[in-house]
Amino acid sequence: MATDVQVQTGTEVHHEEDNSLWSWITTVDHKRIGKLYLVSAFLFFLFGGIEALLVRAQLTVPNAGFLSAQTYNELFTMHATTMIFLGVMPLSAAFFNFLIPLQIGARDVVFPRLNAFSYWVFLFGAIFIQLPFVLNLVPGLFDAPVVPDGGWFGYANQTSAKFSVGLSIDFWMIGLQIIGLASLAASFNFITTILNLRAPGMSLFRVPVFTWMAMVVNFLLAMSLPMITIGLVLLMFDRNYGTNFYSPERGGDPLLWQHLFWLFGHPEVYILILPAMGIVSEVLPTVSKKPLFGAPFVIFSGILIGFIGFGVWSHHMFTVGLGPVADAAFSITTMIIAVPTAVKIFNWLATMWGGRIVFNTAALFSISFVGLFTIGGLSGVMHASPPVDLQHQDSYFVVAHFHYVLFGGAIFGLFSGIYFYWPKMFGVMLDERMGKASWLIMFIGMNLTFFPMHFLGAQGMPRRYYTYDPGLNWELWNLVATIGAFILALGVLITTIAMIRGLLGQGEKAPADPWDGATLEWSLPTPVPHFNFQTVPTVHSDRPFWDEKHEGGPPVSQGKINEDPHKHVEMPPPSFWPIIAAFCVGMTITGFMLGGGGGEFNGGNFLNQVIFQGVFAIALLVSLLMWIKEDPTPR
Ligand code: HEM
Ligand SMILES: [Cu+2]
Repeated sequence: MATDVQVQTGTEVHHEEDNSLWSWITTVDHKRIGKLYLVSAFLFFLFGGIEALLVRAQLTVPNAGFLSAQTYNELFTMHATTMIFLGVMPLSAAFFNFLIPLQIGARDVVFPRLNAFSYWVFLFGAIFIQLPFVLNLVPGLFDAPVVPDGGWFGYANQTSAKFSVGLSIDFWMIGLQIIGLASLAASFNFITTILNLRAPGMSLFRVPVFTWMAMVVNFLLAMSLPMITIGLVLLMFDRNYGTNFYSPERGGDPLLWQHLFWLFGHPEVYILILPAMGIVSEVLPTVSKKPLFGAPFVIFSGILIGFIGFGVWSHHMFTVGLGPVADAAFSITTMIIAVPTAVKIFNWLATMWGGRIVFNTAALFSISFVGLFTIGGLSGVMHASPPVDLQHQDSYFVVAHFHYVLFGGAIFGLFSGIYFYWPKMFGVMLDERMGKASWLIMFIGMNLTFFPMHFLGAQGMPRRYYTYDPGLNWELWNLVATIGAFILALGVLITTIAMIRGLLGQGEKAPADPWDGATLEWSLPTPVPHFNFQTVPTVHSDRPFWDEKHEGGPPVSQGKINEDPHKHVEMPPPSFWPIIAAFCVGMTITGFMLGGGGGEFNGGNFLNQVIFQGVFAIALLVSLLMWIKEDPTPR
């Protein structure tokens, strides 16, 4: 029975043929949207990395004059904002998009056009928040800072119109609102898809761990994004219309911002790490040729982390004087959250224990994820103790901590996913020799960069200072950290080159199941047909494809279950309304930039804002009406 079928679905010809720009602009195919996220997010990751290298270059020696204090503030703010919101989050979304329907046995997500809309809103927001770098190049255009410079958590009231007079905070504030909308729309899509489009027989505990972690993440997004959205709206009102939510001199409270930000900000760190944990939970069993040890516990601990993650936010505020009761409570909840995290670590170790491990690149990144994340996790437990945190807060010890969990954790996990899923996504293998070289150099570079920061922090070096005096004993480890950062960059460069070669189709043609996988995505041909499953399989376990191949289990692979390989599969047609609606919604939100009154209400500016927003809001309405009127019925 033929396995590799090509079926014409209405107007959207199968991808292999049509690679025109228009087909990418109008695509509503989750696999293509996943690839768009992967490429754009990886570019932003590289951008964030270059910003980090500039920051490190400035700190190589005491009193370096490489960057001004203002430029330094802009670079670490944009480094962090870019890495988190334009790097790690959309890289995770790339895997959500490509993998979730394939893992659960679906032909696409529930709302394909909303999925496309999310991507284009993300891209609009990403370009908008980077725009100040370009505007800054025009001499004399602005007489005050425009590049966001208030740090990634923009503490009030340093972000008020009084202390941040330029548009820097407005670009940051409005950019995050637009990007937040993209994540919110996507989260509803994925939650609804996972709960409604599973293949027959795929009960919740037969859903692969990656998809489970994706579900937890999307619930965290849906529940935490409103917190920062409210915080940003209050900040916008303070800056544009003269309200006083955060200004103490007029009865407001800057701590309100910290509570709202970290009510989002701490769940955000799990939004950053859980996708990588999901990938590692797919890679380690596959390369160990063993089922994931205690898979239900790995899933439950992910769910628990999601819940407890909403109850620890004030551990970021142990130094603001909340008092012993609040400090004790948040110290306890923070220590408790270490337990489900540890469960995962021990389950990954138990999975590898006694396994016939294949040390391919994906395996190396996943195995080192376990070690590096544990180092970051241990310093996290230290910070859970308020007296210890009083010493570490705002020092390089904290910078070391979150880079071990974010780089050693999130990035290493995502890189493992890139090497593991690239064959399925792009039809060619990534070069394993380059991959292993990249891993080794990144592993050495990352530890040389971030481990010395523990020492610098313990020796009292504060974060966010653009320089330091000689004689404080910080010279050696700063030099080592900068050298490490450039070694790390070299490792990332090798993977970048391997990916470019992969995008150009260079490299070994990928088989459908290169790693002997256990879940449905590996049972599909490569390249994956536009409609994914010609016949949706019935699932009888959490390792259906492994059981078919190695345990004599019921067939799930298309080659085995396709009754009629030429049966017409109905798929939604391409649409350009998502990109138009995304542009209109982006412009409408951008309109808030016009209403600025320098901390007081300015009628003239407000009128400009309303007119500008009115025009785009009407255009948005029209595009949504056309979207609704569009005949989405599959052809
Ligand atoms: C490419 C390697 C990286 C290097 C060399 C690097 C270096 C740095 C340095 C030196 C700082 C401290 C600046 C200061 O406080 O003065 C910093 C801050 C930060 N980095 Fe990175 N970083 C890297 C990757 C990442 C990644 C992958 C993430 C997140 C996913 C990240 C997130 C952050 C955050 C959140 C801050 C705090 C910024 C702030 O204080 O507002 N970094 N980074
Ligand atoms: Cu936290």
